[in-house]
Amino acid sequence: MIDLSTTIAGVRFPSCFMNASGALCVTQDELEALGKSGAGAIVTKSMTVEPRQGNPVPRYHGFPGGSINSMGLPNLGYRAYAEMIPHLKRFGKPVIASVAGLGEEDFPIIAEVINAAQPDLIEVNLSCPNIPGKPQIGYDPETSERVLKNVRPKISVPMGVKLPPYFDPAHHEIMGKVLGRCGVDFLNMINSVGNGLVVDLERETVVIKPKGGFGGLGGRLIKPVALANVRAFYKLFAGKIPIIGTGGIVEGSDVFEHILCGASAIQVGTVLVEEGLEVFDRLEAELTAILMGKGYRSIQECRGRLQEL
Ligand code: RRO
Repeated sequence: MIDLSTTIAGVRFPSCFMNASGALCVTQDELEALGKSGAGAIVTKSMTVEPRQGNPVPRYHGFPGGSINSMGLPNLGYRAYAEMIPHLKRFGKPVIASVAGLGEEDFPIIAEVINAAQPDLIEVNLSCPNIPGKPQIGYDPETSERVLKNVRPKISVPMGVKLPPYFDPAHHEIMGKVLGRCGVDFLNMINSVGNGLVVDLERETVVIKPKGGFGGLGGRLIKPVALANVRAFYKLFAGKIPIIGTGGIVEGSDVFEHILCGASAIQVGTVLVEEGLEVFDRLEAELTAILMGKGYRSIQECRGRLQEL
């Protein structure tokens, strides 16, 4: 038997696969469906203080290489998720609450009430690219540090950070130092590659409405960026801070690559939206076949073992 369970910050996950925040996880029905699915956890949509409709549609577009979105944080507001969490925990898998905010002062307010509802872990989203007029916090090390230091005392469950993609080792290092000072228990990377543009050649238009068509890229085309970030932070922390690898996973081989780079678990966004909840069973079967073929019995055995030349 191949063991696909994993542990992140002391919390056991029956399977290493889960939804990326944002994918099929806004409403109670969607979250319950994740509970009944093959997913190893239930991850909520990033939440704000007040409920939000999000940006105008069309705001998600799938294409052969992946997806572009500018959802604009549609969510039920943190009070609704705080009420739902005890119920969601009955599915027997960890619940991860994703905390966001429209301004930095929102994060500790949301975190305190969500923490009281006792999700198994809390993920602080520093990387939403789609709030018109607001830059991604994760690209500003000083603001990131202030947000994390204000939020940390409000959280007693394991606290993680959802990071944007970084594109230069200097930025990995600066952010690594910030994270090292803030008492972070796990990391999740990457959020979508922000502010891409996809063109509809036929109609000579952009494909989503908000922000003149600019939006976060996900799916197949972002895998090398995701792998590079997983690897960079795995090495920076010498494997001591568990990493959830997110970005570009379509097949079991993509999962295996994330694990080789250092991921302890993986999340799927675009492929989950495109394929539905059955994707978890497919990826599980595909990863199992790869591990068996290579003679590994668990993901622990190969995590971080990428060889350099
Ligand atoms: O809701 C969104 O537009 C969104 C968020 Br909060 C995020 O973190 N990442 C993303 O691609 N979209």
